[in-house]
Amino acid sequence: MLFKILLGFLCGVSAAATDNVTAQQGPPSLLLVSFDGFRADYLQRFPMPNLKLLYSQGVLVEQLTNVFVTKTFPNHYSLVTGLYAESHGIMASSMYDPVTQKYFRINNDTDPMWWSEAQPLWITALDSGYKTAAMMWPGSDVTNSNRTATHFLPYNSNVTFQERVGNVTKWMLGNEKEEGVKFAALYWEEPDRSGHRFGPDNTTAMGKVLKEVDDNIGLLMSELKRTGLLGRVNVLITSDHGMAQCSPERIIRLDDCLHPDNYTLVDLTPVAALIPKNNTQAVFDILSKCHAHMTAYLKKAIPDRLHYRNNERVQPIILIAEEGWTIVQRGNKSLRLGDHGYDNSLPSMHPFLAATGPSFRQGYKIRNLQSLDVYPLMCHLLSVPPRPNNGTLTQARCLLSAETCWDTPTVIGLVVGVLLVLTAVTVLFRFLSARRRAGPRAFQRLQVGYDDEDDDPLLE
Ligand SMILES: *[C@@H]1O[C@H](CO)[C@@H](O)[C@H](O)[C@H]1NC(C)=O
Ligand SMILES: *[C@@H]1O[C@H](CO)[C@@H](O)[C@H](O)[C@H]1NC(C)=O
Ligand SMILES: *[C@@H]1O[C@H](CO)[C@@H](O)[C@H](O)[C@H]1NC(C)=O
Ligand SMILES: *[C@@H]1O[C@H](CO)[C@@H](O)[C@H](O)[C@H]1NC(C)=O
Ligand SMILES: *[C@@H]1O[C@H](CO)[C@@H](O)[C@H](O)[C@H]1NC(C)=O
Ligand SMILES: *[C@@H]1O[C@H](CO)[C@@H](O)[C@H](O)[C@H]1NC(C)=O
Ligand SMILES: *[C@@H]1O[C@H](CO)[C@@H](O)[C@H](O)[C@H]1NC(C)=O
Ligand SMILES: *[C@@H]1O[C@H](CO)[C@@H](O)[C@H](O)[C@H]1NC(C)=O
Ligand SMILES: *[C@@H]1O[C@H](CO)[C@@H](O)[C@H](O)[C@H]1NC(C)=O
Ligand SMILES: CC(=O)N[C@H]1CO[C@H](CO)[C@@H](O)[C@@H]1O
Ligand SMILES: [Zn+2]
Repeated sequence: MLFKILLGFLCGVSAAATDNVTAQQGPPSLLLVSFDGFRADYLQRFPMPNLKLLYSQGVLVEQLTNVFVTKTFPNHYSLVTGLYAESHGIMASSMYDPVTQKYFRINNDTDPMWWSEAQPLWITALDSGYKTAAMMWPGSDVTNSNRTATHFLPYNSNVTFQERVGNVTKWMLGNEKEEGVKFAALYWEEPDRSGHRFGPDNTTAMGKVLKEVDDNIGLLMSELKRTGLLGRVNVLITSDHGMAQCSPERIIRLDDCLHPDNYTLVDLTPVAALIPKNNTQAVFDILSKCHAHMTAYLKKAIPDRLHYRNNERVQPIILIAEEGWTIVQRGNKSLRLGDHGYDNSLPSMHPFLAATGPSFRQGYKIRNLQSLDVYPLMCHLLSVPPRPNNGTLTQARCLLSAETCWDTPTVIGLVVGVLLVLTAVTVLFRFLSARRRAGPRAFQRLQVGYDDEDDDPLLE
């Protein structure tokens, strides 16, 4: 075991020595790609040859622990800010701001006030003198401190993946008049759309859409190759959240518990947000007993671990459905077979992260990372000073070829190794000095002691 650890450690060091990133002019450009709703275990369930080729030449994080609520807008903003939803202000896909008395909807999202509690990387990187691009990423077309990315296009589902990639590579390459962008973010809406429609458990339907997603990854890589960017730029492929299987058998009807006159509904499922009209405590008491598969929280009692309390845009009462359950007001209408937004500790809500490029190790895999850590990682790759954020570089560092990675197994291995050597030296020393002083009888006694060392649990 020790030998393996030392070998791994030495290999890490030698990989770092052959790295040639520093020889380039400034840091390599970075392309961040999100395939919406790519649940982590799709990677085990479906073939995805192009994606597997990509991370076999790079790194894979099998599960990314994302932020609550596990919805598209909050998590896309967290990826480019490194902040919890409560700190960047994009709390959900439907919001109400009591200060300005405005409503936010997924198709009415361009008022800059919603996004101004944080600054996305495509703005921050401008201050380092870089050009940037945001292709249909949530918030792409919204000004932040009166600025936008150098290039951006607002969301339009009619634009194919191929067209989006074509524009992004053009922006990355630049031309005689304008230098290429250093950071680009690219968004694609599948497999989220099909996950909602068919449910993640429908292997036939999900197999089909994930083949399309994988073909798109192949298309992206061949476009990078054709334009000479492949191998020169760092590419991150990730997602915002996973998907849970829902069912018409798992519906929670609010009207069965409380007349809708008693509250204003801001958001419905799987995390409902509501503003009681008259008596907050009475409404809460009723809703907290409403359904065994739904938990009600007064704003002040929302668990710390969700980091979903310290913002005006969190309503006085939120209701969180259990995985796979759907909250409706009445009837059975508009039921989706797949949904997300649930507790971010659920593996079904987690996406993945794959990366390749000159700064990354090759064929390296880790189990888990916080999605908040992607932001400091990207800032590090671009040498852009990060804004205050909730992520850290400690774990993400392990993915980089130029870093000596002090991950937990290595540290344990080294500690055990040092203890082992010290023990051996001590025993040998005592053995030698005892033999010199007392002869063969002490030798026998010490041998027993030496054998006992093998039972040391540290050596397992
Ligand atoms: C490192 O990069 C420089 C410039 O890009 C190149 O000239 C050199 O051959 C590279 N060295 C290695 C060992 O790849
Ligand atoms: C869109 O949001 C703005 C506030 O940000 C609001 O004034 C406007 O009425 C909304 N439009 C629609 C169609 O909801
Ligand atoms: C943005 O620009 C407008 C005028 O174009 C100005 O009134 C406003 O103060 C600016 N806002 C910020 C945040 O710089
Ligand atoms: C997308 O295409 C449809 C049908 O061709 C059209 O009605 C719609 O306006 C288009 N949407 C956008 C944003 O261009
Ligand atoms: C995007 O690419 C298309 C060709 O695929 C081109 O017609 C269009 O002008 C490009 N848009 C931008 C903003 O570069
Ligand atoms: C799965 O989706 C397909 C459409 O691709 C549909 O025909 C089929 O009925 C679905 N199967 C289940 C079990 O829902
Ligand atoms: C709320 O209280 C007002 C008076 O304080 C009353 O007229 C109204 O009917 C109440 N609404 C509900 C839903 O209880
Ligand atoms: C809703 O579905 C349940 C079964 O899950 C059924 O008993 C009920 O009659 C349905 N209600 C309506 C209004 O369709
Ligand atoms: C997250 O980061 C922001 C900005 O630094 C900070 O204000 C906030 O307190 C942090 N949240 C937590 C839970 O540490
Ligand atoms: C708890 C509560 O406020 N209940 C009220 C809900 O709305 C109905 C109809 O408006 C009232 O009759 C309840 O008193
Ligand atoms: Zn979705």
